[in-house]
Amino acid sequence: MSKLDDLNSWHSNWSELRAVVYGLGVTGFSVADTLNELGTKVLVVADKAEDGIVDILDVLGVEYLISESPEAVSTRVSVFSPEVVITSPGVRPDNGFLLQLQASDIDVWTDIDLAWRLRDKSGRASEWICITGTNGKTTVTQLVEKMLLTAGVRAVACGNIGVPILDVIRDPADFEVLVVELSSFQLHYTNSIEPLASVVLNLAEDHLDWHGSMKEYSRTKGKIYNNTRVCCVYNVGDKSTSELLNESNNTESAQAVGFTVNTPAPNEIGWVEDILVDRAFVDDPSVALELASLADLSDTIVVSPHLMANIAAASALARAAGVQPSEISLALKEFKLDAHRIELVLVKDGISWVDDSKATNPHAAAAALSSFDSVIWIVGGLLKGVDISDLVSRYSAKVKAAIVIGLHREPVLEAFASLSPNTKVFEIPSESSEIMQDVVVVAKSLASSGDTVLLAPAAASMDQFKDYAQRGELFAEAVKREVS
Ligand code: UMA
Repeated sequence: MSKLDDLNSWHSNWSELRAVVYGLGVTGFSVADTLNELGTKVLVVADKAEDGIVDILDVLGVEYLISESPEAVSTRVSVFSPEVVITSPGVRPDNGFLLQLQASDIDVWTDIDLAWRLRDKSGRASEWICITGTNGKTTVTQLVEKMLLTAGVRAVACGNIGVPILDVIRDPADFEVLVVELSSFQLHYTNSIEPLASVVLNLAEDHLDWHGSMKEYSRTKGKIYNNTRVCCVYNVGDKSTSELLNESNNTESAQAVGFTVNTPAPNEIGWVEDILVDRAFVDDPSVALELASLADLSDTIVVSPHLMANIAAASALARAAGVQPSEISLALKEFKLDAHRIELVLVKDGISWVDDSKATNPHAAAAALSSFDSVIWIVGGLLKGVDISDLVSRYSAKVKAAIVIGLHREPVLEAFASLSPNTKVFEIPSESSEIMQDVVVVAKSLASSGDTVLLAPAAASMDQFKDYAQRGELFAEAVKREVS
């Protein structure tokens, strides 16, 4: 047994370990801080880092090297001689430094692997419910957290949702269940977890520039099912998710449960009109147990097939953890969607202004486009290697005009020219200092009663904005300034 195999508990002796932490964003900092607390000898390496974080490392007395020079990093790391490297998820798999370490047989972990080993800090190991998919993972993560909390379970949402998992592990609240949102980046490097329940919500092209191919992206997402103990949840309407489940390792003892927006078959949770029905967690498969109803949802929520699928998936995961039907219905009554997810900003003169800035890929934008009839569509940004032409062609009939923003505009413009020639297309110049102001002024001149002006860019935001939240906020501010 290697030294790393012995380090499988918060209470193991971590003080004789030498670990390199690669990356110094929110993940890297949480890893360095945790290992430092455990007495591990730590070296943090990153291309870049914010001054504030580096200052805290100084206070903690943690060693670091912030450098873009591969030679400097390589020399320092070989002198340090680590036994394990814990990488941040944003580091690409073709990163030279990681490839070099892997070639010399040094284990590469993520914060997720480390958290799995440390999950018994209070003396009792937490259970994990793990969620991935191209779209909807944050909403499902929040729904499951809400359902568990309503059932009186000390649960917390963490991971890719923005809360580093090690912060949750170290929280004195002593959480019983971690609801972990996992990105494909995190799953790429993660190998050791054994969830109570897991799900791949759906699969569509995203992050292909990072993973290299759709095949590799799918395979990576499917890793979430490996070693699941109680329940693997898949999407009845997306065959690729059940295929990933069939290909997974060590899931024979877990119950396979499908979720659907249609009437559920045995072993599925789905919808009979507006009633959410469970045919999976029932003693008699001929019984259909009512869990909740669409009427439970707040009036401010736009009900779409996408949301109904998310609710069915979350209910399957919560039921696997023992949540009762009345608790699911109560949780839905109190649930609020996050900002920038098909959020109604304003209705004026019969024109709806909707912020779905969270639509950072074509699959997510499709969910928004399918919810409205006549659309002025604000589209574009960083395409991440994904082809947008299918989306343009599919929704051509309902897109009255398109307002194109962002860096990767050529493929968007070409898609409209060849696949939707009747759509009026307007470009906002990249060098504009007030992009959303310009967008709203153009949209206002085009829209008439019955139209929806929809920010659903189908692309990431970092070319022109800090993140999708800032993109949505600037849009909403401009709408309120120019329209209301
Ligand atoms: N770095 C390098 N070299 C590299 C890449 C990164 O040195 O080649 C270093 C730099 O110091 C940089 C730091 O790593 O400052 C950034 O690390 P990171 O990109 O892994 O980001 P974190 O701040 O650690 O945040 C990550 C997730 N970000 C990414 O995966 C890009 C956050 O998801 C997540 O909330 C957080 O961990 C906590 O788990 C964000 C995200 O955009 C929301 N995720 C993508 C998505 O949802 O589509 C995957």
